[in-house]
Amino acid sequence: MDAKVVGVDRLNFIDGRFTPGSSGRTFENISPVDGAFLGQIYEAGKAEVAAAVEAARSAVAGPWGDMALADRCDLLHKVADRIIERFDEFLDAECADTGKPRSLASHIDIPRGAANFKVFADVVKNVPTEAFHLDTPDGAGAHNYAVRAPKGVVAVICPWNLPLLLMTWKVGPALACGNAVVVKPSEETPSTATLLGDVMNEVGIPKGVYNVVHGFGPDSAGQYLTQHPGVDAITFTGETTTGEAIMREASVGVRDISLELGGKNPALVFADCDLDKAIEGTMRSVFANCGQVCLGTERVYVERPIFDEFVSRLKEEAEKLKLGRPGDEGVNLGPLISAEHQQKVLSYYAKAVEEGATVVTGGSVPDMGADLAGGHWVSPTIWTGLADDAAVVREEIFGPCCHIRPFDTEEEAVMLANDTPYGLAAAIWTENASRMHRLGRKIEAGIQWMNCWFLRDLRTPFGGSKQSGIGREGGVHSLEFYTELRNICVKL
Ligand code: NAD
Ligand code: 6OD
Repeated sequence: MDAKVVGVDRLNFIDGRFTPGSSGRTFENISPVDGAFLGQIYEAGKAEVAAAVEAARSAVAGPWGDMALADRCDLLHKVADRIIERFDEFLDAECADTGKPRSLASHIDIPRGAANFKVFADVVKNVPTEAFHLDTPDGAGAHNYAVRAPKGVVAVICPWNLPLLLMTWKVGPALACGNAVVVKPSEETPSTATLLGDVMNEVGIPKGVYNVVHGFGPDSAGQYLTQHPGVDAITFTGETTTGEAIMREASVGVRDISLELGGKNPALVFADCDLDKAIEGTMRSVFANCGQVCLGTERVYVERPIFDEFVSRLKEEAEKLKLGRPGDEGVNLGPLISAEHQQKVLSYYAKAVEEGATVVTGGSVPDMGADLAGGHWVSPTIWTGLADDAAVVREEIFGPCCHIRPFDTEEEAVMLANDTPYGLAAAIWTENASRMHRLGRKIEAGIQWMNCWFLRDLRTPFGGSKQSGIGREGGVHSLEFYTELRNICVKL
């Protein structure tokens, strides 16, 4: 294990200061790669959560709330620039916590983690509000115009799969809109959120604007935060069942929520596709980040004439994936995040066999050698032959695996894609442009990629339908969540 990331304790960051807090509780940060101890994490208790919310309130009521928009946005640009200047520290920390390949984190997690600050600072400066002139009986009329006010204190509760990227995707627009935040990173990935506290201080973000409390969900920092009456809005990314629990908490005091939840995303591969592109894209959508991407593909539907060729080519490519430490040459697949998640994914590997799957490749724990034996490794896995109601086809697994099934008509493909309680993402592979537009209107998913995957324009609406979430963020849609629109009516 890299000496730079071993023995680094992660403290809470409250009101511009790092603090162990007074809960007296710590837990261990464990490397997913080999089970090594990385450092202690200081768990926030009720007192720390209350202090963080209080600091955030004071910041909104004081220097942050009073700051000119242009100055606020300049500071957020500096945050992004400083993340890039400290790129290697963020990269080391993210790879240590998650075990993901450096090649992935250096192209996606860290650059996007920084970009989220710039993009939303620019959106806030450039999006207008509406104005109306109202005729009145006295002939003088009235002007109505809308202004945006920050919501206040926003709780940001994050998952472990893309820790910095998904956290700043919410913190960026929240701060750009003039809110202050209290972030609860996943207990599995405390490091980059903590490091960001240091960056906030370095560039001169006023104290209390950005706070981090560490801990778990129920009976810990997560629940204390969502229950705190000083929190005005809650934005959450994570599992659907956790989203339900958070929604219940948010109902107390009628606080606004944004929920980005789970998925069981389909890919539809038509016989008229460019097969090379479809294989390359499906390899990424199934296996990137060891399958731990909410937008990833776990159900692949392939038009029958190319089914056998598709399965055999995907198998060939999956078997070329190189598992190993984040920085090792050519590594493109890391471990799962935790022993608990490894057990969950392996339980689906076993269930697939019980349910009658043909295991095309994988399905087990790879032999990684003594050095990595303590890590949370699973083999990249492909199945065929399962019924449409099999648990493996219906439930989110969040691992490096997919089931592939043939279809015969476009109507059948649409029916299969939509046969899920989720509605987050879909990937469609076809060279028929009319089909792309037709399917775009029929597939029940918040984002549909045609001949691509994870190509993100941050000005566009992002979010899920059905059990994949509530609300949209991205571009102007983030402003809808992170601000209150007020109408001002001036009688002339
Ligand atoms: P999770 O729901 O277990 O945890 C997410 C966060 O919520 C963690 O910080 C956790 O400590 C906290 N939490 C748990 N219970 C809580 C409670 N009762 N109150 C307050 N906080 C609580 O999710 P995870 O395992 O970290 O992430 C994986 C899941 O996230 C998958 O289901 C994946 O699909 C989903 N996800 C969705 C998106 C999206 O954009 N839709 C993006 C990434 C991940
Ligand atoms: O790209 C994004 O903005 C985003 N929210 C991605 C979500 C990925 C889920 O794992």
